Amino acid sequence: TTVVAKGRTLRFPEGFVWGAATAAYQIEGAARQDGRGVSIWDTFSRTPGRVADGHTGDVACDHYNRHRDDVRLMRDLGLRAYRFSVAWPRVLPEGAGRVNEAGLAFYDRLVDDLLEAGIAPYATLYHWDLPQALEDAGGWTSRETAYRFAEYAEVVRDRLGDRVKTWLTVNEPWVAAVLGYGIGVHAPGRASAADAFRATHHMLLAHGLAARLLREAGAAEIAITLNLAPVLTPEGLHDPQAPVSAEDAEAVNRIDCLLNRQFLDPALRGEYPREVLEIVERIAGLGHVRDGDLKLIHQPVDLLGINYYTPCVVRARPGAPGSDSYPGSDGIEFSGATGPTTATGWPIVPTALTRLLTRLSRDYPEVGLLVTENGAAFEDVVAGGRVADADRIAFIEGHLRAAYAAIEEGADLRGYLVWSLLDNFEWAEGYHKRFGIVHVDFATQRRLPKDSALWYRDVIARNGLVKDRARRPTLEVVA
Ligand code: PNW
Repeated sequence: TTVVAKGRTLRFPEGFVWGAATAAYQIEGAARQDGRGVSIWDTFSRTPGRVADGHTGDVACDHYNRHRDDVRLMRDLGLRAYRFSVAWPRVLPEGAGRVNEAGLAFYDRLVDDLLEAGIAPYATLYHWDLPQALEDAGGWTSRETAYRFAEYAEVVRDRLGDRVKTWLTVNEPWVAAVLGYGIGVHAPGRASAADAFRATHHMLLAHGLAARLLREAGAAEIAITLNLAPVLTPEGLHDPQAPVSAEDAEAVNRIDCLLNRQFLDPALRGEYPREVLEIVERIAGLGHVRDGDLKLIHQPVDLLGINYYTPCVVRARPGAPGSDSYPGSDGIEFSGATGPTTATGWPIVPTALTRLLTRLSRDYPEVGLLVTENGAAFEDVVAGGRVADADRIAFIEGHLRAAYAAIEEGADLRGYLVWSLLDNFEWAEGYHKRFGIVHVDFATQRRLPKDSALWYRDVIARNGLVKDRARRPTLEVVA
């Protein structure tokens, strides 16, 4: 709460979009209210053993019934944008066909409330809550699901498109395909590498179909949101100049292709990397990739949404089995970065965000960049009516410094959305991992802005960071 003179601020570009993000299943609750249908996450979380301590999103933050209060909270923090997702089974309870008016009406009210509070609504169409009826018909392994998604996108577009100007199609297809269909730790809990590759392709197709029809209706900004991470060797992690052997370079490139370019290249260039095609052909065949698909996937987009949490660290090791999360990664060893980690065990490496953003701007120069998620879970303690989460402040500040450095190096970064506004249902981890800048007491649904929320409010108000603090090495602060 210090007042800072202008000259002492690390100022972000004018119009930089400051905001926060959430997702429907993680916050809404009201799972059986107003005609909402069942999603794969309802089924998955209600299946014993799938989610920590049997937690479900049945109630979550009860945001469905408290959205007015939550929008007021956002306004008090000064958010310029709020990224939420639309629950497909609220809009189309069976996934297709019958439209549920009450579900649409909820998003209608939410958007109006946001606009009234001066907050730009950023709508994500798919954040993992596939209608169960569509899963029963094959889910994302079926090509038909992409066409059902397009029909759903059209319904939402027709209802909200006069007021929602920024649309995000699909959130993190890598996580949804690999964790959901490849290794089964997320819904729908299937475990087949071949299915994961089919799901990936169909989600990309879904993105292309939706982007096209959003464009037809004159949407101002269309984006895909990807979980992206620099792939680095242990030596290269903190030293970009470190020499890399030919074997390590091959390992890095292979994982970069599977994690990043498998999604970036089809969406932004209309092609799969050769390395990806070779692996997919070997594991799943290429029967699911039809003529014309890549042209459909490659729609003009305005923004690339980047969800960044931690880098991916690999090296070549002959004979290593690889990772189930990366089919085709045999001969590669995955190791975490060293140094401090968050409560999810993810190493904290802000410099990797600079490298990611500069690389994306260099390799995909036509698209603007938007950090659609970045944030951290820590062991928060409520004491004296306050959550003194200095570790989260240090995390966010370090990553904003890193983002600023990328902008200085020429990256076309348009904004930053912190994950997350509220503590919420953290998928397979249930409610144990708290990512919010606002604390939620799940017994009473009381919201309490953490110190990080108050700090973020000040960052937004001055459109930047305090310089002196910026000189402090972030990792020391965290440790
Ligand atoms: C992203 N992983 O999920 C999602 O978009 C959010 O819904 C989520 O709450 C947030 O990041 C924090 O986890 C991920 O295991 C979940 O690699 C899991 C992984 C990556 C991203």
